[in-house]
Amino acid sequence: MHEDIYGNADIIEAYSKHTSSQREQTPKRTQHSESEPTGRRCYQLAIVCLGILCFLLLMTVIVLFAYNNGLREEAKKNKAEMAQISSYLTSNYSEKLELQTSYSTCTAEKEQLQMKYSTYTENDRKKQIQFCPKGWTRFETRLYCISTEKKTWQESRQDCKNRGADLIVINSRQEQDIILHTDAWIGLTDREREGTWKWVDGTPLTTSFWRDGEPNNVGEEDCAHNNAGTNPIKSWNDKGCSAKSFWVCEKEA
Ligand SMILES: [Ca+2]
Ligand SMILES: [Ca+2]
Ligand SMILES: [Ca+2]
Repeated sequence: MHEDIYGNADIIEAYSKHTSSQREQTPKRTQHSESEPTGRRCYQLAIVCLGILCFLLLMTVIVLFAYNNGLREEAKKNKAEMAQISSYLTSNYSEKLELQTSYSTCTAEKEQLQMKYSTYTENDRKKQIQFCPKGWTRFETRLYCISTEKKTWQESRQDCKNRGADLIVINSRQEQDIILHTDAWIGLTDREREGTWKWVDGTPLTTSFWRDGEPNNVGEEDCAHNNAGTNPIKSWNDKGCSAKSFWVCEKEA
């Protein structure tokens, strides 16, 4: 009996403790419900912060994308400029090579011309014809001289005859070169028959060195005359025989 009483007393005490603990817990529940708005605010704040971070991240991505595009454009532009410069340099290099080649060719041509000029000058000096009063210039088996005065073709021929010679008969290119730098009568005429040219020794004309358009017999031109010029194979002209000029005599050595 006593044990039952004590047992019940324990149960009552336990219930009493449980009740009191419930009473103590009740205010805690009240406290928890008060902290709920604060937690929501924290959550909202976190959402806002996250949104701001996302926005900043997005902006960073956009800026980086734009910057990258700018870099690409600049790289493309630089590449185009490099291509232009490369093309310009290549073109200049080709031009330089062409100029160098041209310069080399010109230099070689100049040397050749200088050599020819030296040879020509030497030959010309050797062939320089002497004046008739002084003496004769020899070429192979023939002798030549040029007058120091001017006369008609007929008078000139007579002067040569007085010297035991006749007006020059040009039988070759070498003989033509002898009178290259002279303005003088030569022993060629078509007085006997117009258009039929004959040398004073009676031989017909075979090798001729007429200028372009000559002989043209303008106003009756029947005597051949050599005009000094740069073209040795085109230097003859038919003139009126009464014109006065220097002349060249030729005779056997
Ligand atoms: Ca001759
Ligand atoms: Ca004539
Ligand atoms: Ca003429």
